[in-house]
Amino acid sequence: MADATPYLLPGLAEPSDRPAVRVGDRELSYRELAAAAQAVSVSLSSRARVAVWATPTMETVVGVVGALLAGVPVVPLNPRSGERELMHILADADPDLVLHGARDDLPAAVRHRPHSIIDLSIPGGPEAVTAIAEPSPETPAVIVYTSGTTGPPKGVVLPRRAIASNLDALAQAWMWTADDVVAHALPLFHVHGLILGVLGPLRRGGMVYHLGRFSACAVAEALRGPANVLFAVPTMYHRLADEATGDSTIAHALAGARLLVSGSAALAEVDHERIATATGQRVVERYGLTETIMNCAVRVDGDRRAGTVGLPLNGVQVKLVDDDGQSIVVSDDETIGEIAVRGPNLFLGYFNRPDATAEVMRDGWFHTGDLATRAADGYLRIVGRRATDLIKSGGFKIGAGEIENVLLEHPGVVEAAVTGAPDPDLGERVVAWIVPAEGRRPEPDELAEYIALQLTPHKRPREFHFLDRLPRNDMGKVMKRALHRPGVGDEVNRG
Ligand code: MCA
Ligand code: AMP
Repeated sequence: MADATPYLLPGLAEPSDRPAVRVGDRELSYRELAAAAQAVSVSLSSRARVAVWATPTMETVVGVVGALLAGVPVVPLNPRSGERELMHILADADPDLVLHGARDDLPAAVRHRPHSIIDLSIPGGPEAVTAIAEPSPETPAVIVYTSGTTGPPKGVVLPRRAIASNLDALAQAWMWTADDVVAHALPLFHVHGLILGVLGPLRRGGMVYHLGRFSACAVAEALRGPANVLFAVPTMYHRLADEATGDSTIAHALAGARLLVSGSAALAEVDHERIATATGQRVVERYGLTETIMNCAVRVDGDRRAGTVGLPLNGVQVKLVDDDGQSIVVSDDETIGEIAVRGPNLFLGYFNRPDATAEVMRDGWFHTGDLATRAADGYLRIVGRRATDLIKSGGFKIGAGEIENVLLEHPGVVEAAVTGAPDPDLGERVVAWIVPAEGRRPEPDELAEYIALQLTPHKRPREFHFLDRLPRNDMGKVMKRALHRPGVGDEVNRG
């Protein structure tokens, strides 16, 4: 199955008239995509890095593919980034150019930099494709920004080798071929939506059908139409389970899919079972990180046990380590260890952050911070993560420290702690614990809007609690677990 092609996207080297990408009502064949992307790539020669304003549109696909053809590392930007986050990413990545759609409403931080429209009209018609030179496999391909426990997001530098090898390993696990049409509504500025969801189908020579925006109806329509595979995060499956339970057209559409894949966070066992009951389909889970792309997956012909993420992918070495860094050898589905990973899927490092890279890379192994058990058949079960300061909400990774830093700059806030609380829809929801300034207790709305301006909207706390002081240990560190005890704080709920 894994082709020994020298190209990251072989379907663009000798493009055919097969459909490659559909976004909403717009569709491009491989020939049309190759021509449009090549026009972008020509304009990028000798650039060090390029950013793409990654709206869920055809322009984003063409911009990213154009940069990949040019061999120029591409930084997908979240178009809903708040001001502080965007300023940080632009300063850190320092792209020579920001590519965007003609109708995008760009913030000042982007307008003040060199920027250029992605033109989808194909110069000279779709025949204008010339031979494409493939850069070396170690060339950085994509730089994806992801949150950590503290500080601003870090740029994860992914080489072409990691993307190509990982997509081929997934293809083998899922018997993923050129005949598959992958539907999804994932954002195009993260690994899940961009690398698995767009570059995945393009590497196979199949088709990606991006729905623009997630809704159960849009998913069902795509699966009743050309799509046969769905990629989604657990929040989407939770919402699909709600809809499929009461609406037989949604249930039938899901039932007809070849493969339903979930990832980016744990799929609740109850949602796995609800989907199975309503549709007869058991969702396949896979597990990865921005830094490693995918590490494990349940095979298409494997045992689809709820709560498990399957076996390591071909070529990927996965071990569990105890607190002393020793490998755990037992496979009893009980002993918990941190997942460490080695293989061709690993990133090159954090951009401009050798210190942060050294913290997670030890003897060639990437330490994920995720905790898991291993069963006798090798299946991994993710049971938690080391850092309480990382929150996964709707499949987005959110660093508590980043939100705390913003809250602390508000004049009405003296102390702030941010935690994640279990949420049936989002997996976890962001909760803020605030010690207000005397006589200046801010309204939750005011604080939420303040954060949404600086960071992305999904980082806004959905719940605020006001306290006289934060519980701290002898070292002065906030005891976050104590915050969730009943009766702590004066609760104010939001959205
Ligand atoms: C959010 N909203 C709020 C608040 N928080 N409003 C008021 N107060 C708040 N505290 C707004 C949102 O901005 C949104 O506004 C509206 O409320 C609804 O938000 P929400 O409930 O979050 O739902 P949603 O907007 O429908 O989003 C759910 C989603 C989304 C579609 C599942 O979370 C999503 O796209 N997740 C995908 C994450 C992902 O791709 N992760 C991959 C990274 P408005 O309606 O105006 O927008 S992980 C990865 O790449 C690794 C490698 C992996 O394993 O995959
Ligand atoms: P990110 O840094 O945004 O790429 O998120 C990576 C994190 O998502 C991992 O470290 C895990 O904590 C989580 N994750 C991804 N897939 C799964 C899964 N199938 N089950 C549980 N957690 C997952």
